[in-house]
Amino acid sequence: MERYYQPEIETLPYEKIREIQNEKIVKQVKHVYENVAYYRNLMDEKGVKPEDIKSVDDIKKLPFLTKADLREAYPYGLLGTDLKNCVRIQSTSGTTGKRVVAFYTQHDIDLWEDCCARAIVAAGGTNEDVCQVCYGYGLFTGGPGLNGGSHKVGCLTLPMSSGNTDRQIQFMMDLNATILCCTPSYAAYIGETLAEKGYKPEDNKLKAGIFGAEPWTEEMRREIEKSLGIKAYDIYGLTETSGPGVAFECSEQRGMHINEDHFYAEIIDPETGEVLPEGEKGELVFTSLDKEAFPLLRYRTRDICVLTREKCSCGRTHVRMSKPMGRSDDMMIIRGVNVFPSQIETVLLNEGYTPNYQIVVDRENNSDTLDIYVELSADQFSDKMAETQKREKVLTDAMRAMLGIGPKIHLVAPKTIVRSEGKAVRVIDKRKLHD
Ligand code: DLL
Repeated sequence: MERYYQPEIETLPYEKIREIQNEKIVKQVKHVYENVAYYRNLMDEKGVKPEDIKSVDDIKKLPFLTKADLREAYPYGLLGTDLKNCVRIQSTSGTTGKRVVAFYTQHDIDLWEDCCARAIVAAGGTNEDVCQVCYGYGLFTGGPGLNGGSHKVGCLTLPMSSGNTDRQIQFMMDLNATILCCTPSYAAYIGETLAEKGYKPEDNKLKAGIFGAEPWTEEMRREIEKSLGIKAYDIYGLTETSGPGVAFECSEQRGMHINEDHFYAEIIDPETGEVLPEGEKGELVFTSLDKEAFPLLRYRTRDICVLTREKCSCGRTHVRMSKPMGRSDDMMIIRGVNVFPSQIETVLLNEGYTPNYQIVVDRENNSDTLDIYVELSADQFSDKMAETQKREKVLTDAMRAMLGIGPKIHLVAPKTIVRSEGKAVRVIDKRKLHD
């Protein structure tokens, strides 16, 4: 039987959710206008006053916020309350440019942890579970978010943080962990290491995994489920909106329910900013509905996905988002063709390769090059040249069929591609270095 952390909210009829959203948005916009000068200026420039926002239907009148705004306003420019009311800061990894810092009051932490608790219960978590959290702890939101959610559910929480895979496995086996929380790439690595140590999938007590923070394909899901003997659930979120738990998967595993009582989602055309109807693919935009310290109105996530209100068999009524197909800025344009890393991962796993790969894009003689380094498993590895060449040809053809362009495939020996303990770095775009 499906269980919920907050059934009274998670299964509320759509009209009722809408009522809650309408009530909250009026207050949230007023809160922002009165306390965040940066956004007040944007609203004034657009000629929008808080009184113009009477329901979520009016959200489209509001200006967008982008990552560039967050950088410009760094560190305190978007703060919605006195610093003395804040109890926590979290931050993005800052791989591209200046870090984004997000602030939280105790109220904000509480609702964030509720969102994570909903995700854990949806994955079957109860107070009888042992929840091993191996997302990074510290400034990254993964560890603290799932840790807080796990406490709320009453699970016995193992605050492992990421890395030290031998110790992860020792704790997992000795303390009978039943739920694993980490990035999908780290889950794959843990699965691989367990096998190397001679454990079979049925030797561990894990039943579920809650994996997110990076794009992963359905093929990757099946691979992880097989290697760990679990059901793997997706979880989505971003630092700017609080962290993991903005949306999460239920037993149906067909899209992630967005916690709509806290976040209002829109899909827009990334080029024109126009709001698209349900079912169309575009950029996901979030408006927080009840945040105090770091409220964001119409924040452009750059994640590309689709929303659906189709009925879900789990009984939850909140809108579902598809797996993000990568960020709009993850998309590589190679010889004029749009290529997403997820397409490459799909082909590799379908063709029976491991999820250990690296994509290198470069430019030679004014033409883009695409090299894909694919690690062979011990069974696949062969020192016969002809066999390797045959494999490379088959894989190149499969890639060309999916991508529309032919990459250069390099099959490399087992254990030569570096494993990830957090977010995997799949793409190295050397063209940017030359620009
Ligand atoms: O990655 C928060 C998080 C932690 C989510 C743990 C899930 C689990 P950031 O570091 O700010 O926050 O990165 C946010 O990661 O805009 C997406 O592009 C990507 N992302 C997050 N979850 C998923 C997912 C955390 N389930 C950015 N699938 C987002 C695909 C995801 N991409």
